[in-house]
Amino acid sequence: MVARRQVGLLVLAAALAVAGAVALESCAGRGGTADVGAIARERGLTDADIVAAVKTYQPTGRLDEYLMFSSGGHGGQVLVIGIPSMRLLKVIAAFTPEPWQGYATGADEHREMMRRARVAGHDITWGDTHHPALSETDADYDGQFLFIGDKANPRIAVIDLRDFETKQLVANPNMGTDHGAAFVTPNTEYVIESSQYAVPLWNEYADVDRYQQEYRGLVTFWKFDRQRGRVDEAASFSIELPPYWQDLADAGKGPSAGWAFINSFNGEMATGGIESRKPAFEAGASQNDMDYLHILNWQKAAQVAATPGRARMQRGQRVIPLRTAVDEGLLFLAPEPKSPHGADVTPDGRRIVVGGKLDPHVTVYAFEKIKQATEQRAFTGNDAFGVPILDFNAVIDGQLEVGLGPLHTQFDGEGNAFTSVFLDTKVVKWSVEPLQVLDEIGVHYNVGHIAVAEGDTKSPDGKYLVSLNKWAIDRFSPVGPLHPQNFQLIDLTGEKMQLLYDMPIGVGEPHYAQIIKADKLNPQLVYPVGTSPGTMAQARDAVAGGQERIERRGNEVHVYMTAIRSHFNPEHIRVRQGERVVIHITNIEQAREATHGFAIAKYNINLSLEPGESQTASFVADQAGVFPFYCTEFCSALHLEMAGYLLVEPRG
Ligand code: RUQ
Ligand code: CUA
Repeated sequence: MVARRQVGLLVLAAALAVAGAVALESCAGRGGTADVGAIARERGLTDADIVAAVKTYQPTGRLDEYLMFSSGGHGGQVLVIGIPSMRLLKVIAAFTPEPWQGYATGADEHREMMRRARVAGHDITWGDTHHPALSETDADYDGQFLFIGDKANPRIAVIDLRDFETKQLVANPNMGTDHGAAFVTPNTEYVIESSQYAVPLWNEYADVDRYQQEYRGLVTFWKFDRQRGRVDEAASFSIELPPYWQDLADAGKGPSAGWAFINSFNGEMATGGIESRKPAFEAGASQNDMDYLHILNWQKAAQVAATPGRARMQRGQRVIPLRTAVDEGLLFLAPEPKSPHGADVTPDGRRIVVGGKLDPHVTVYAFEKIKQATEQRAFTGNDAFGVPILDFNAVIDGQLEVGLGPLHTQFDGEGNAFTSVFLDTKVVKWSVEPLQVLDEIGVHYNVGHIAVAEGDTKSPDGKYLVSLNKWAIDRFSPVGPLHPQNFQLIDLTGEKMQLLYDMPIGVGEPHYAQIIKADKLNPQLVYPVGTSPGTMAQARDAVAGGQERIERRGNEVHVYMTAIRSHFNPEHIRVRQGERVVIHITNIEQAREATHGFAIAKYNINLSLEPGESQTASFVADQAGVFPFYCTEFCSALHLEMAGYLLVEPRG
């Protein structure tokens, strides 16, 4: 405590010296005081507050050291946040329409992407985003792609970090919901998606009475084609799993590369109650002392899936049946206490850490021991589906008591681990070897995931930790019964963890986040003129300056339009009611930030055209009348003049 106070005073002194000298003359006599000490006293700030402010404040123009990609929860997007400033830099639309970016608000390419991601015959206009995963090369973030899972509809989104835009939505035809998504293998060979609530796999319908016979879990390994920047659905495969509720996944690295780990709860295979006389899920799914960590050899599974006759096609997806997975030695179970949540592989790939929601310990598994046990076939028995079960005591390194409700674990580069503890609402720092608690810090309130800078790589930076808290009781001005969630930035550089900053999140319940060194990212700042973001190549209908025109083809009116400060060309679109209007529009600017919007009144269309971008929007002019179109982005002094008319002549 003494040490921390001294640090605070030192920094305060330094801040005073700098701020005092510069600001005194400019502010003195204009009502504001430049005396930092006086300001702090007046605002009731402690030394620690001042240290936190100095460590996080970014003067204008100063860039952040890290970027955090956070799930936007049921907002269905990804939030991009600078660290240490905790400034929100971008909201990447993934599963939910986002008008400012013109995402799924009129562009044909988004309509097509959404159409391909329809599930159960429904257009889905939202997603419950849980776990973002940055692409990796040799178990290190490479800054090229980002993936995120949608628990509700089970899908994953592929985001290209060349322009921070979603390029593909992939729906899983064989899951009810997912949760273990997205996680990548060490070279992004596969993107892992595992199911949560089991549903019938081989038949469309089965009553819950037939739960054990028909309901199944599933893990899908989506093959990622880095060249194309797309998931290759045909080259992907799944493995049938027992109907435990699989939860979180992580991929092995280093010595455990080629393996994946998924924990689960509801090993009881409870089927719910309330109206039946059976216990409700809450009780039924938490009776046993042990659930199962699933240990999968995905490298071998990929070979098995590729062998003719070993996998079954189910709803267009190759699925390795559970029986085959057992026979081929692809799947093993290790007991894990009790209703676990997180499963996290250490940076060196040698250990797997599991937190049991209803157990005060984290359990540390040694991959070496797991491998030995599987090779020597040292099993204590099989589960009801014939899956071999490893001896708990033979495969763990040990257990460490960290508090009530341990969930997720992250690592720094110095052999330390950090575990979020939900019920005790704190983050605990501990050393992996020897197993020992080192420090803890209270968070507000009820932490879910935590993220450490470069935390899922083979060489984490440590330095910063963000605690993604579920509740924010009393932290912010009340804004009605739905409160923001609270991200708390924690400094890891000292011996004691120190809280630096609170950031309210007002869009959804974020789950996981990953933090990457900002200089690993190198996004384009303008597109070459005529680029279609969907393909990152020249759009087929890109329009060059001077090529603007309107062409009639049967019942279709094709408008080849350009946008440049401060006009559209053409400015008049004349069509007859009932005709199909196809607008190909290119922003022919190359100046950074010279974005133009394109909105048509009352037709539910708004595009965002970044410099160089080309988009096509088509619709049937079903309503006669006069509809202004205009630029939605304040792009110049004559932005309001950047407008035109869609004239829809009534049917005669
Ligand atoms: S979750 S709060 Cu990863 Cu969906 Cu744990
Ligand atoms: Cu273009 Cu406003």
